[in-house]
This record gives sequence, structure tokens and C-alpha cells, in this order.
Amino acid sequence: MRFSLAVASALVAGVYAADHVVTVGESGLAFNPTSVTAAQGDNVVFQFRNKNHSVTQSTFASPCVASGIDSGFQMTPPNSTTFATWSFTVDNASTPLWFFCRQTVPANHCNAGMASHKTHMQR
Ligand SMILES: *[C@@H]1O[C@H](CO)[C@@H](O)[C@H](O)[C@H]1NC(C)=O
Ligand SMILES: *[C@@H]1O[C@H](CO)[C@@H](O)[C@H](O)[C@H]1NC(C)=O
Ligand SMILES: *[C@@H]1O[C@H](CO)[C@@H](O)[C@H](O)[C@H]1NC(C)=O
Ligand SMILES: [Cu+2]
Repeated sequence: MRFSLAVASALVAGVYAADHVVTVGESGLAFNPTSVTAAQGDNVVFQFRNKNHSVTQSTFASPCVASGIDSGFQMTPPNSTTFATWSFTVDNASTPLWFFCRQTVPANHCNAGMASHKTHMQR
């Protein structure tokens, strides 16, 4: 499972920052949505919906290798109605940023990604 972030534009003074909510593990081994285009100053909020996942920064070249910020593992029991969240503020103009889940037990979640991260590349 993979996730990417692109920055569209700098935050304009006087415009409120937006929250972009991304669910993790809501339906299988996936981020939803799989990519977000945000402005600098916006927050990206990951909501851990089920099982034991992480949100871990990587690179385009090595999409399943940790490099950068990391949520740590977040365990959500079955049928939970409350969810742990982890967020960061988009403050770096050098995007896109790439993220994956580094869970490998019982299976490698990054390798189980539904789509190639290349399809989410900002054009
Ligand atoms: C979540 O997964 C990690 C890595 O596999 C493991 O170390 C940790 O114990 C797990 N947490 C729970 C609560 O099962
Ligand atoms: C979760 O909810 C489903 C549907 O109500 C139920 O069948 C299942 O036993 C529940 N699982 C747990 C661990 O409570
Ligand atoms: C942005 O860059 C700063 C300084 O290099 C770093 O501390 C921070 O973790 C970065 N944030 C993201 C979301 O990559
Ligand atoms: Cu995972």
C-alpha cells in the first residue's frame, strides 16, 4: 500500500489551511485516497481504520524503503469506532512526497500495493 502527496501551490495569506483526511486500512491494504494534492500550510491527516499499519515516508526510487518521517505502527482493533490519527503539515516545496506502510507481518503491505506509485506521479 502506497500513498503520494503533491503540493499544488503556496498558501495564500489569509486563506485557511485545509485538512486532507486519508484513511489507512479501511478496506484492505490501501490508503484512500491514494494521492493528495495539497497547498503548503495544509495538514494531511491519516486515520488508522483497521489492523496494524504505519505511514512511512520513502522515495520514488525506493518506494518500500523508509526515508524521512514516520507515524510508527498504529494498531486498531476490529470494529473500532474510534481511530488513531497521525498528521503533518505540508511545509516542504520539494514534492511529490512518497509514503508506504512498513508492516511486514504476516505479509508485506508495501508489496501488496494495489497500484504502481508511478500512476500517482504529479504531472
Ligand atoms: C504492530 O506491528 C509491529 C510490526 O510488525 C509489531 O512490532 C507490533 O507489536 C504490532 N503491534 C500490535 C499492537 O500488535
Ligand atoms: C465485528 O463485527 C462483525 C459484524 O457485526 C462481527 O461478526 C464480528 O464478530 C466482530 N468482530 C469482533 C472482533 O468483535
Ligand atoms: C520538511 O523539511 C523539514 C526540514 O528539512 C523536515 O524537518 C520535515 O520533516 C519535512 N517535512 C516533511 C513532511 O517531509
Ligand atoms: Cu499496512
